[in-house]
Amino acid sequence: MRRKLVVGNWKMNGSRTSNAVLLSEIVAGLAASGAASAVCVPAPYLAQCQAQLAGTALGWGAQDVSAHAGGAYTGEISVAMLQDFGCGYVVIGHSERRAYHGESDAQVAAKAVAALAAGITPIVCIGETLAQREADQTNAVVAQQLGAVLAAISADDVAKLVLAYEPVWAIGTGKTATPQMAQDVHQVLRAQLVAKNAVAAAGVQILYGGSMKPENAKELMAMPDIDGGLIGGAALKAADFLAIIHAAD
Ligand code: 3PY
Repeated sequence: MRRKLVVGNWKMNGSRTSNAVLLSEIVAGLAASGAASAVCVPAPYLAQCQAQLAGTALGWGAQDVSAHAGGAYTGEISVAMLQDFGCGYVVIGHSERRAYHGESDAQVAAKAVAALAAGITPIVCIGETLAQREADQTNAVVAQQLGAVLAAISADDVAKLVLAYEPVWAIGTGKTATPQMAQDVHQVLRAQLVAKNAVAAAGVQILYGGSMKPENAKELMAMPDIDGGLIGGAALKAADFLAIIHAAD
């Protein structure tokens, strides 16, 4: 039985003042949730999360990390730096990074390897564009994206992955995959994990992302291979984020 996981992806939002309120409201509303939860925040706010969330049930993490250990990489942030701020998670290969920063499957895989080596859980994002879905390429696209990561890691490390299926056409658009559409892809991803490590694959959390909100969270998470959500806009309002976490109970 996989425990559900709900992660807020704050993207480039927040301020010290608004974060303090949002985090304390989330923590206050978490009581007795059966699901695990975390927020992935802009890097400057990791220290604030560490100070405010240590000892609470809400985890925290970053939205990207460098594949390099350190050195002359202006603007980059290493896994050791994320460790310094107690990060449990890092989002890797979000479609906004693939699209706006040209991140390739190979770079995403290298970042996942770096995170795993540091003991930080990579939340590896995978998903097709609208054009790819309409051309019936969804399964091939997600297989290639996940395949690059699986080729770079050991069979033992499969157990340490979290995946997020985020159809690009459902991100920031208000459109959501139907539960069955999402389940179909999650099942394909799970089968690919099984081929690398059947025992570990059964325990890997595969989150759905892409306009998950309180209104659709319960039916999405009721599907057998949907183990939680990676939440965009709805993670910025405590009431909405908490409603999704409790929909996972
Ligand atoms: C969204 O729901 O918009 C996301 O991109 C979550 O990562």
